Amino acid sequence: MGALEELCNSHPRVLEEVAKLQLPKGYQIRNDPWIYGTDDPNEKRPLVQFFMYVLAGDGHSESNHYSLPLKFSPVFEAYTNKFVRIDYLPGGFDEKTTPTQPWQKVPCVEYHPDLNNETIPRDVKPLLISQPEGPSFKVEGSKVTWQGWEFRVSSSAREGFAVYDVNFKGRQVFYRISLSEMTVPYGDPRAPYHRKQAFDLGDVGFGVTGNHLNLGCDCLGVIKYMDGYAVHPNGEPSVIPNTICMHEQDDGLLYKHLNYRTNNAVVARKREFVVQTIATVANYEYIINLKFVTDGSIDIETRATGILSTMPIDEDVTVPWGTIVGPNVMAAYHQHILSFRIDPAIDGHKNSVVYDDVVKLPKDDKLNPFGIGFVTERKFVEKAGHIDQSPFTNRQYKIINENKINPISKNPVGYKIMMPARQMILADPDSFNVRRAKYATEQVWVTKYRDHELYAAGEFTNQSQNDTGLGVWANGIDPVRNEDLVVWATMGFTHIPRVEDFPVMPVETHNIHLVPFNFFDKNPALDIPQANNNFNKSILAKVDTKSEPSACCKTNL
Ligand SMILES: [Cu+2]
Repeated sequence: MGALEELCNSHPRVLEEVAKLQLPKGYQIRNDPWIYGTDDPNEKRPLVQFFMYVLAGDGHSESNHYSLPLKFSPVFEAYTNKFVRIDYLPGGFDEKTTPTQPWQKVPCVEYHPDLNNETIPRDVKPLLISQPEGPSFKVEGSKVTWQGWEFRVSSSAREGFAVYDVNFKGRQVFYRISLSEMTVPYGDPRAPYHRKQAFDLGDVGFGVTGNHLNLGCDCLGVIKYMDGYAVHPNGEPSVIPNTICMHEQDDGLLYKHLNYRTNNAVVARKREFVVQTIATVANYEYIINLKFVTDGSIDIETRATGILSTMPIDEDVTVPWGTIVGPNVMAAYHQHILSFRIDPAIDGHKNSVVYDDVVKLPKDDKLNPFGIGFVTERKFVEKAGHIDQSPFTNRQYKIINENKINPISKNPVGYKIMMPARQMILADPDSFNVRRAKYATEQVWVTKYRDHELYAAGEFTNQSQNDTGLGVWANGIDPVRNEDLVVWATMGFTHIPRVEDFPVMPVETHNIHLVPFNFFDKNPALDIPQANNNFNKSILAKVDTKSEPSACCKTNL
C-alpha cells in the first residue's frame, strides 16, 4: 500500500493537479488506493483508483484526512505503474464535475486525542477483569477446551480465522465456521463512485490486514493470543503477531428462577469464550467475534467501526444518497454484506436444512372455536439453492439431523440459525454489483459440501465480472437433504451514515446465533455452579449510603 501511495503522490501529473490546489503552509496530500471495481467487461488491465485528501494537522501523522476529500482521483495500472487518467469528482447535487480549483480551507474533524479538542477526558474508574485461579480454558496447539466445548482455531490470510472440529459435551456440532466474504457496495450513482464495490476478503484479506492486538485495549481479561501469517511483498512469509485473541467474559445472566413461595432462587451467570480478530481494511475496522456460550450456543458477531469512506461536497449542497458528516464532507450510503460459511456436523455430517413458519390455525368450531391457535409448518431444502426471507411468518432456519431423533421431543435433533430479516443488496439485478456478488441477494444459501468451495463470491473477486461462488454452486440440482451440506448465512446491513459516525464510528454490531434446538434432552447448562458472592466477590458501591444489600442471590440451597 505504501509503495502505491508514493507512486501516486509523486507522479508529475498528480503533482500538477496538487499545485492547482495552492494548499496553505502546513497542509499536505494523502491518498487511499482503492480497488477499481467493474463497469466494463472489456477492461482487462489491473487498475487502482486513488482517492485524494488534504492532510491537515500541521504535519501530525494522525490527522484525519478523510475529513478533507479532494475532487480529483487518479487511476494507475498496477504492476506496470502506468498513469491511466484522472477522474474528477462531483461536488454538487448532480454528476457535473469541475477542473481543480484552489482549495477552500475548512476545519478538519479530528479523532486523535492530540487533535480532537476534547481537553477534559471523562473520569472513568478502573474496571478490572481478573481470574485469580487462572482461566477455565486450555489451549494445546490449535485445540481449545472450555466448559464442554472442544474445537480448533486456525489463522487464515483471507478469512482472518476459522474454527473447526467443534464439539460440545462430546457431540459433534459444526465441522468449520468462518467468514467467507464481505462486499461493500456504495449507493452514490455518479462516476466514478458507481464502481465503489469492495470485496474485503477476496480483494484484500482479513488475515493479512489483521491487527496486532494489545492487552488491555483490544482484549480484556486473561488472554491467549495466536499469530497469523501473511505474504510480504518480496514473497517471503511474514508473521502477524497476536492477531487472534481468546478469552472468557461474563455476559450477564444465563438463567434464573425465583420460587416465590420459598424465596429461593437458582441463578447461573452466562459466560462466553471469545475468539476475536480485528481487520483494518483502509478506512474501516471490522471486529469478528465467535463467542462460544456455556449453553451450547455460538454467537457470530460483527462489529463495524473505523472511519467512513468520504466524498467531497460543496457548501450548502445536500444529496439523497449520502449524509453530510462534516464541513464539505459527505459519507455515501452503502451496504456491508458479509457471508458466513457454516459447515455443520449436527451429530454427524449427514444433515438437512429446514425452515419453519409459524401460522394461524384455521378457526374451527370444535378444535379452535376461539380462533387463537397457531402452529409451525416445516419445509425442507431439497436442492442446492436459497431460502426466501419471511419475517412476518417468523421464519426460522434450522439445520437438523433426520437420522437422530431427540428422545424427549420425538423429532430430529438440530441447531437453529437465529438471524433477523435484513435488506439484501439494493443494486439492480443486472448490475455488475449484483452479478459479482450473487450471494448478497439472499440471506440463507445451502450447497452440497465440496472441497475448496470456501468463498461466497468465488476465489477471484478483484475486477471480477461474475460471482463464481454461490452463483454457480447453488445450482438447484445438487441434492442437499440428508447430505454433507454447507449453509451460507448472509449478514447484511445497510449503512445510512449519521453525523455521530464521524470522525470515528462507534461500533455497529450485528449477530447470528447458532442455538441448539431439540439437540439435548434438557437445558445443557444445569451443571454450571450456581452464582454466589463467595465465588464472584462483588461489593457494594460507596456512592449512595442509603442502598441496602440486594437479596437477588439469596438461596438456601
Ligand atoms: Cu458502513
